[in-house]
Amino acid sequence: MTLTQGGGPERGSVTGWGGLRVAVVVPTYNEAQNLPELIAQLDALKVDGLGYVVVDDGSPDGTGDVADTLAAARQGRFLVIHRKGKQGLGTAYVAGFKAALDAGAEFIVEMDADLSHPVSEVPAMVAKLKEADVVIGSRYRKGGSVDPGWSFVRKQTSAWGNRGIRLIMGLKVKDATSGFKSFRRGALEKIGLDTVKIAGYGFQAEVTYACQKSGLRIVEHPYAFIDRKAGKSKMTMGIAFEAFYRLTLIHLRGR
Ligand SMILES: Nc1nc2c(ncn2[C@@H]2O[C@H](COP(=O)(O)OP(=O)(O)OP(=O)(O)O)[C@@H](O)[C@H]2O)c(=O)[nH]1
Ligand SMILES: [Mg+2]
Repeated sequence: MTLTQGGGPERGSVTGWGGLRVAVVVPTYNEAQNLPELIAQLDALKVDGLGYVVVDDGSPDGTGDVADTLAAARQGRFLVIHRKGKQGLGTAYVAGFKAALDAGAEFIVEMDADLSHPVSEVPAMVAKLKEADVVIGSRYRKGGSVDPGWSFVRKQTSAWGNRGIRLIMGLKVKDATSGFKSFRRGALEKIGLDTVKIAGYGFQAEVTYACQKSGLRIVEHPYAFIDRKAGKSKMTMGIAFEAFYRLTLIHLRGR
């Protein structure tokens, strides 16, 4: 199914998915080299009632077409949302989460397209939703790790950025900026997706904060982060600055 947002004609429908239980939501911008491998690995898990929502922002490398081809081979369990132009991963996740909820998903998994989040952890992260509302994939819990190839500077930047955000926002989880999460549908309904403000990477901590503020049961699941092998990171100084400044404001205003 294909849905075009942002002025274009709407094609397809997000309702009527047969027995959708787990929706994996993936935002993409120039991930044509990674998306087919990610979907192949997820298919191989053979999870009952697994479906996909890919949100592509008109990637110049043709990721949108790649996603449409993958969807055509998985009719009724693969939705592609095409948006016009790069609008930030936060807004892409919000659009994807809403579509997954509309489609009736019971559990929602968020993960990057770049294979940094190991697919093998997905079944455990869904299973843990039996006792939790939200499961956060954690690089900083015992048993978790960052890519062993990271330089000293990159490790320190990530660790201190994470510590800084935890401190500013009073977050209890160890990995405040994780982009690998699973939710019960009720958790996403409770935090209120329309209240999410941050367009870029800061979205990750904003959602974690919203979950904590909403009194949801949060569990951290350790995992080993792997650096992307193909494509380029979309992280910029502007996105990092937006994260710190907006997260501080959100905390000061109490959301
Ligand atoms: N739809 C959409 N997806 C985006 C946008 N920016 C990033 N993404 C996707 O969001 C995911 C995370 O982006 P990355 O560039 O890997 O950022 P990151 O994981 O924070 O940074 P690295 O660790 O350097 O890879 C990937 O699947 C991207 O393709 C955007 O503006 N729109
Ligand atoms: Mg990445």
